[in-house]
Amino acid sequence: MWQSLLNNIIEGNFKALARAISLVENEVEGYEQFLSELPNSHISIVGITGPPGAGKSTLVDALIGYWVNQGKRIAVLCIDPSSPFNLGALLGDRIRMTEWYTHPNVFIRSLATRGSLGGLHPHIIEITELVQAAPFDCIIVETVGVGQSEIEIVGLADTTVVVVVPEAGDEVQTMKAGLMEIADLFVVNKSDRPDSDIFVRNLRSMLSQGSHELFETPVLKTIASNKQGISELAVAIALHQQHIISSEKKVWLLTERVYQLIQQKKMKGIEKEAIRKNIENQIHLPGFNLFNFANKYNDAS
Ligand SMILES: Nc1nc2c(ncn2[C@@H]2O[C@H](COP(=O)(O)OP(=O)(O)OP(=O)(O)O)[C@@H](O)[C@H]2O)c(=O)[nH]1
Ligand SMILES: [Mg+2]
Repeated sequence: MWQSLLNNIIEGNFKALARAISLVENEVEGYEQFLSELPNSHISIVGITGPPGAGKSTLVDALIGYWVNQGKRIAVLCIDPSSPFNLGALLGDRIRMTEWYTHPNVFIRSLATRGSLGGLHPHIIEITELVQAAPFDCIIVETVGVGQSEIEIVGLADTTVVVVVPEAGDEVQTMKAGLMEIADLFVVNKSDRPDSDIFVRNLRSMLSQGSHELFETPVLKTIASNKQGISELAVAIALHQQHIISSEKKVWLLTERVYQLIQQKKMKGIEKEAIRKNIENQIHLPGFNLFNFANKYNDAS
């Protein structure tokens, strides 16, 4: 079964790809062996992240249109933190892009995080590798920038696009902590709003203060709902991807992914909530010792 599944994926069969993703999500027996047989692939992954409602999906929708017009094949993975269910389904109106569901060159899949708090998706690395086995030109991963997921996407995406909207000036300040470091590209979407130019200027000046890298983080303006600024964004993404081929980022990225895979395996079956309950039960025992307690988990793995 697995071998013919892989062959079909490589040939570009979307049904086979969708099925394989489900098998990996559900850790169906044999999936690890299957993953170990995936071919080496270097299709770029573009991460799109940013606060809820910034227009990420609208932007992805417009990008798909731009690339499809150039004859490209696109995969989109949307990570949905809000759904506690693993429906693997198209989750209501959070996902726009409806016009693309049936397009032969576009594959769209929504992945629920299954309550893995702050995380992207327990198998996102495996799933993106799997998608890379199919003949796409570009893979987009959309995540809502909440908590840790924006940090994790850095290890996942070759190019991380951070989407923000022009709001009150001080939002640039609060955003600074998390999003500044991870962005390869900033998009100020909803530039139809007043004061967007001031916002862009503030953002640029803030970035230039902290910048000591060769690749200065570009700030682009878009109005995704009118498909404005899309070709500029596609060009900026392509430029960044040329840049990283000649940099060490690829090696760094793979190191991050391997590190996460090792961590995931080592932490398998260890749940913080279970630890909390065990501590609650044992904390008043006279013999309670933090190190002995922790060692039980180390020994078990
Ligand atoms: N005025 C304006 N509205 C926009 C623009 N881009 C998107 N929107 C609207 O903003 C709302 C949210 O857009 P989405 O694309 O769903 O935003 P998102 O970031 O994907 O949202 P989540 O996935 O829920 O975090 C929608 O009503 C869009 O029509 C824009 O450039 N200008
Ligand atoms: Mg969205």
